[in-house]
Amino acid sequence: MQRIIFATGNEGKMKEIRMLLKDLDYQVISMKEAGIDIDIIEDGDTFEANAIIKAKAIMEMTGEIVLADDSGLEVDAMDKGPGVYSARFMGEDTSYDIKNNYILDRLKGLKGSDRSARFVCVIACAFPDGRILTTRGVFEGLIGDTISGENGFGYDPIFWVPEYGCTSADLSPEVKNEVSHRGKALKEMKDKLKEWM
Ligand code: ITT
Repeated sequence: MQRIIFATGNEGKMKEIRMLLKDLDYQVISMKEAGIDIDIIEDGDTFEANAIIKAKAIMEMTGEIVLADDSGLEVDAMDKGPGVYSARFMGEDTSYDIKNNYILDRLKGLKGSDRSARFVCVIACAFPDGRILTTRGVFEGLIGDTISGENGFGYDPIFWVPEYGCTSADLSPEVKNEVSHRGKALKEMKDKLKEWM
Protein backbone atom coordinates (compact mmCIF):
# COMPACT_ATOMS: atom_id res chain seq x y z
CA MET A 1 0.00 0.00 0.00
CA GLN A 2 1.41 3.43 -0.96
CA ARG A 3 1.94 5.72 1.98
CA ILE A 4 1.26 9.38 2.69
CA ILE A 5 3.13 11.32 5.36
CA PHE A 6 1.06 13.74 7.45
CA ALA A 7 3.33 16.66 8.31
CA THR A 8 2.18 17.54 11.80
CA GLY A 9 3.82 17.40 15.20
CA ASN A 10 0.51 18.09 16.98
CA GLU A 11 -0.75 14.88 18.63
CA GLY A 12 -4.27 16.27 19.09
CA LYS A 13 -4.60 16.93 15.37
CA MET A 14 -3.02 13.58 14.47
CA LYS A 15 -5.58 11.66 16.56
CA GLU A 16 -8.44 13.30 14.65
CA ILE A 17 -6.67 12.88 11.29
CA ARG A 18 -6.19 9.13 11.83
CA MET A 19 -9.93 8.70 12.48
CA LEU A 20 -10.86 10.85 9.50
CA LEU A 21 -8.50 9.14 7.02
CA LYS A 22 -8.92 5.52 8.14
CA ASP A 23 -10.91 4.62 4.99
CA LEU A 24 -8.30 6.06 2.59
CA ASP A 25 -6.59 3.56 0.25
CA TYR A 26 -3.21 4.81 1.47
CA GLN A 27 -1.31 4.20 4.67
CA VAL A 28 -1.20 7.51 6.55
CA ILE A 29 1.82 7.91 8.80
CA SER A 30 2.80 10.77 11.08
CA MET A 31 6.08 12.67 10.81
CA LYS A 32 7.21 10.94 13.98
CA GLU A 33 6.52 7.49 12.48
CA ALA A 34 8.45 8.54 9.36
CA GLY A 35 11.40 9.37 11.65
CA ILE A 36 11.29 13.09 10.84
CA ASP A 37 11.87 15.57 13.63
CA ILE A 38 12.29 19.07 12.25
CA ASP A 39 10.85 22.45 13.07
CA ILE A 40 9.33 24.04 9.98
CA ILE A 41 9.22 27.86 9.97
CA GLU A 42 5.61 28.82 9.32
CA ASP A 43 6.02 32.41 8.13
CA GLY A 44 3.02 32.66 5.81
CA ASP A 45 0.23 35.21 6.34
CA THR A 46 -2.60 32.78 5.60
CA PHE A 47 -3.62 29.27 6.59
CA GLU A 48 -3.20 28.28 2.91
CA ALA A 49 0.37 29.60 2.74
CA ASN A 50 1.42 27.85 5.94
CA ALA A 51 -0.21 24.53 5.03
CA ILE A 52 1.65 24.58 1.70
CA ILE A 53 4.97 25.51 3.40
CA LYS A 54 4.67 22.48 5.70
CA ALA A 55 3.54 20.00 3.03
CA LYS A 56 6.22 21.13 0.53
CA ALA A 57 9.05 21.10 3.07
CA ILE A 58 8.45 17.45 3.98
CA MET A 59 7.71 16.42 0.37
CA GLU A 60 11.06 17.90 -0.74
CA MET A 61 12.83 16.14 2.13
CA THR A 62 11.30 12.69 1.50
CA GLY A 63 10.16 12.63 -2.14
CA GLU A 64 6.82 11.23 -0.93
CA ILE A 65 3.21 12.49 -1.08
CA VAL A 66 2.71 14.74 1.96
CA LEU A 67 -0.39 16.20 3.60
CA ALA A 68 -0.30 19.08 6.10
CA ASP A 69 -2.86 20.93 8.24
CA ASP A 70 -2.72 24.60 9.15
CA SER A 71 -5.53 25.70 11.38
CA GLY A 72 -6.54 28.15 14.06
CA LEU A 73 -9.21 30.03 15.94
CA GLU A 74 -10.58 33.38 14.70
CA VAL A 75 -12.28 35.47 17.39
CA ASP A 76 -14.17 38.39 15.80
CA ALA A 77 -13.88 40.56 18.93
CA MET A 78 -10.08 40.11 18.73
CA ASP A 79 -9.83 41.25 15.07
CA LYS A 80 -9.98 37.60 13.99
CA GLY A 81 -7.03 36.74 16.24
CA PRO A 82 -5.22 34.62 17.18
CA GLY A 83 -5.87 33.24 13.64
CA VAL A 84 -2.69 31.98 11.97
CA TYR A 85 -0.85 32.66 15.25
CA SER A 86 -3.09 30.30 17.27
CA ALA A 87 -0.29 27.89 18.22
CA ARG A 88 2.18 30.71 19.04
CA PHE A 89 -0.37 32.99 20.79
CA MET A 90 1.00 34.05 24.22
CA GLY A 91 3.99 31.76 23.62
CA GLU A 92 4.18 28.22 22.24
CA ASP A 93 4.84 26.75 25.71
CA THR A 94 2.05 28.61 27.52
CA SER A 95 -0.69 26.22 28.67
CA TYR A 96 -4.10 26.27 26.97
CA ASP A 97 -5.65 26.80 30.39
CA ILE A 98 -3.87 30.18 30.52
CA LYS A 99 -4.58 31.04 26.85
CA ASN A 100 -8.25 30.06 27.14
CA ASN A 101 -8.74 32.04 30.36
CA TYR A 102 -7.10 35.08 28.75
CA ILE A 103 -9.56 34.95 25.81
CA LEU A 104 -12.51 34.59 28.23
CA ASP A 105 -11.23 37.68 30.08
CA ARG A 106 -10.81 39.66 26.85
CA LEU A 107 -14.47 38.97 25.96
CA LYS A 108 -15.89 39.74 29.41
CA GLY A 109 -19.15 41.74 29.11
CA LEU A 110 -19.77 40.73 25.48
CA LYS A 111 -22.96 38.80 24.77
CA GLY A 112 -24.51 36.70 21.99
CA SER A 113 -23.18 37.28 18.49
CA ASP A 114 -20.50 39.67 19.85
CA ARG A 115 -18.78 36.45 20.95
CA SER A 116 -18.70 34.97 17.43
CA ALA A 117 -15.69 32.86 16.46
CA ARG A 118 -14.69 30.10 14.10
CA PHE A 119 -12.13 27.40 13.66
CA VAL A 120 -10.51 27.33 10.22
CA CYS A 121 -8.53 24.43 8.77
CA VAL A 122 -6.62 24.29 5.50
CA ILE A 123 -5.26 20.95 4.32
CA ALA A 124 -2.51 21.00 1.70
CA CYS A 125 -1.25 18.05 -0.33
CA ALA A 126 2.16 18.25 -2.02
CA PHE A 127 2.96 15.67 -4.71
CA PRO A 128 6.55 14.81 -5.73
CA ASP A 129 5.80 16.02 -9.30
CA GLY A 130 5.18 19.53 -7.95
CA ARG A 131 1.38 19.55 -7.91
CA ILE A 132 -0.24 21.18 -4.88
CA LEU A 133 -3.83 20.80 -3.72
CA THR A 134 -5.59 22.66 -0.89
CA THR A 135 -9.00 22.40 0.78
CA ARG A 136 -10.53 24.58 3.51
CA GLY A 137 -13.07 23.83 6.23
CA VAL A 138 -14.75 26.27 8.62
CA PHE A 139 -16.52 25.53 11.95
CA GLU A 140 -18.65 28.48 13.15
CA GLY A 141 -19.44 29.02 16.82
CA LEU A 142 -19.12 31.36 19.79
CA ILE A 143 -16.66 31.83 22.61
CA GLY A 144 -18.34 30.27 25.65
CA ASP A 145 -18.62 31.87 29.11
CA THR A 146 -16.49 29.27 30.88
CA ILE A 147 -14.05 26.47 30.19
CA SER A 148 -15.79 23.13 29.69
CA GLY A 149 -15.00 19.65 28.35
CA GLU A 150 -12.22 17.10 28.38
CA ASN A 151 -12.08 16.00 24.73
CA GLY A 152 -10.20 17.57 21.83
CA PHE A 153 -7.26 19.90 22.43
CA GLY A 154 -6.17 23.54 22.26
CA TYR A 155 -9.06 26.01 22.25
CA ASP A 156 -11.83 23.37 22.25
CA PRO A 157 -12.85 24.00 25.91
CA ILE A 158 -13.92 27.60 25.11
CA PHE A 159 -15.45 27.00 21.66
CA TRP A 160 -19.23 26.92 22.10
CA VAL A 161 -21.21 25.04 19.44
CA PRO A 162 -24.77 26.44 19.52
CA GLU A 163 -26.29 23.50 17.56
CA TYR A 164 -25.14 21.08 20.27
CA GLY A 165 -25.41 23.38 23.31
CA CYS A 166 -21.89 22.54 24.48
CA THR A 167 -18.23 23.22 23.69
CA SER A 168 -16.30 21.27 21.08
CA ALA A 169 -14.37 19.72 24.01
CA ASP A 170 -17.69 18.30 25.26
CA LEU A 171 -18.43 16.66 21.89
CA SER A 172 -17.38 13.04 21.32
CA PRO A 173 -14.45 12.72 18.87
CA GLU A 174 -16.84 11.17 16.31
CA VAL A 175 -19.29 14.10 16.44
CA LYS A 176 -16.52 16.73 16.42
CA ASN A 177 -15.06 15.10 13.30
CA GLU A 178 -18.44 15.18 11.56
CA VAL A 179 -18.94 18.91 12.02
CA SER A 180 -15.47 20.38 12.50
CA HIS A 181 -13.25 22.51 10.27
CA ARG A 182 -10.75 19.62 10.06
CA GLY A 183 -13.49 17.07 9.30
CA LYS A 184 -14.82 19.20 6.44
CA ALA A 185 -11.42 20.04 4.95
CA LEU A 186 -10.23 16.42 5.09
CA LYS A 187 -13.46 15.08 3.59
CA GLU A 188 -13.04 17.41 0.62
CA MET A 189 -9.36 16.45 0.35
CA LYS A 190 -10.25 12.74 0.30
CA ASP A 191 -12.66 13.37 -2.61
CA LYS A 192 -10.04 15.39 -4.51
CA LEU A 193 -7.33 12.78 -3.91
CA LYS A 194 -9.52 10.09 -5.49
CA GLU A 195 -9.55 12.19 -8.68
CA TRP A 196 -5.88 13.19 -8.55
CA MET A 197 -4.08 9.98 -7.64
P1 ITT B 1 1.71 21.50 13.28
O1 ITT B 1 2.11 22.80 12.61
O2 ITT B 1 2.87 20.63 13.60
O3 ITT B 1 0.63 20.76 12.53
P2 ITT B 1 0.63 23.26 15.31
O4 ITT B 1 -0.10 23.02 16.59
O5 ITT B 1 1.80 24.19 15.35
O6 ITT B 1 1.06 21.84 14.72
P3 ITT B 1 -0.84 25.11 13.63
O7 ITT B 1 0.31 26.01 13.38
O8 ITT B 1 -1.75 24.75 12.49
O9 ITT B 1 -0.40 23.71 14.21
O10 ITT B 1 -1.70 25.75 14.80
C1 ITT B 1 -2.97 25.32 15.03
C2 ITT B 1 -3.42 25.75 16.42
O11 ITT B 1 -4.79 26.17 16.34
C3 ITT B 1 -3.38 24.59 17.38
O12 ITT B 1 -2.14 24.51 18.03
C4 ITT B 1 -4.54 24.92 18.31
O13 ITT B 1 -4.13 25.86 19.25
C5 ITT B 1 -5.54 25.61 17.39
N1 ITT B 1 -6.50 24.64 16.84
C6 ITT B 1 -6.58 24.20 15.54
N2 ITT B 1 -7.53 23.28 15.41
C7 ITT B 1 -8.08 23.12 16.62
C8 ITT B 1 -9.08 22.29 17.12
O14 ITT B 1 -9.71 21.41 16.35
N3 ITT B 1 -9.39 22.38 18.42
C9 ITT B 1 -8.75 23.25 19.22
N4 ITT B 1 -7.77 24.05 18.84
C10 ITT B 1 -7.42 24.00 17.55
